[in-house]
Amino acid sequence: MTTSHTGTTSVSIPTQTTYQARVADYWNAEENPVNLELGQIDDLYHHHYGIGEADRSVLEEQDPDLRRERVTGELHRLEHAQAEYLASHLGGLTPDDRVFDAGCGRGGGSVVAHLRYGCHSDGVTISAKQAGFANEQAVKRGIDAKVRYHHRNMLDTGLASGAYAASWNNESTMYVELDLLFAEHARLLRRGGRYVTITGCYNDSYGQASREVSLINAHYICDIHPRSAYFRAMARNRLVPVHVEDLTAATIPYWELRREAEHLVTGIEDTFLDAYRNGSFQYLLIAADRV
Ligand code: GPP
Ligand code: MG
Repeated sequence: MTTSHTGTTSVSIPTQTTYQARVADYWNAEENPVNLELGQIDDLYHHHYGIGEADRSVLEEQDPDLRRERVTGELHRLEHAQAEYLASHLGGLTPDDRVFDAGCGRGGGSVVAHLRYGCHSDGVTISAKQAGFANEQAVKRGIDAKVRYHHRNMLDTGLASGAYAASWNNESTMYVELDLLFAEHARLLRRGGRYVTITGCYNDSYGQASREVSLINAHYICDIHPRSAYFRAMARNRLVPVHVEDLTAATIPYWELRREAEHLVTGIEDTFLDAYRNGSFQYLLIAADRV
């Protein structure tokens, strides 16, 4: 809680809404093997899904321990490919550039961007536990001078205006109001800076949110936006799309493999597949220029 002095009256302003506190509770408690066992492979902890063709031969492995290890490794490879794909759209960054990772989770995306471009990164998460974990990882890698994580609200980061060459949300936009989010990205990005999101959105052509989309919302305590909302909110906030790509077909092999990974499933796998296959849900990449 902070206190604001507006003229003669003092009003208490909650630093986060009750909803945001519940979302933080979820991520402070989250220890899904599908996130931790994958991350432990190379200390790159992702909180997003995968893209690309899956090597399903890992399922044929007869030795149970080896099968488990190979399936885990293959899912991690696909998630890592997704993170690299997002990073490849951030523009030609240099080691002097600074990037902003909105909803950074346990930190994998910022590490990927730093390893690729040598850039500085500020990651922001509403979960104190995730920020602490991510900072420990950065120290362990010896990159903590350039890669930093903050326990802050991505809508109101307090980071410096115009200081960032690129920014992104990797599957974190569904936790916030898009106008508030894009206003903060537009404030942080310099003119000509690049914003990228990979997100799950519901398909306006389907109508409204399907049963499956609603189940995904309930599972993660989020609120998946329609595809149209992204473009409206970007247009209102100085973000002009330069590349839009439907990654739905590219993410299906990840879910088909994940549903077979009995040591890792969380129970949401078939719902994702149904949502993608019935046309109500799309996995989208949007890259935009900050004008
Ligand atoms: C994956 O995180 C992403 C989210 C929780 C946001 C919802 C995304 C949509 C596209 C709707 P995670 O890696 O922590 O999830 P899981 O534990 O299921 O792997
Ligand atoms: Mg995951």
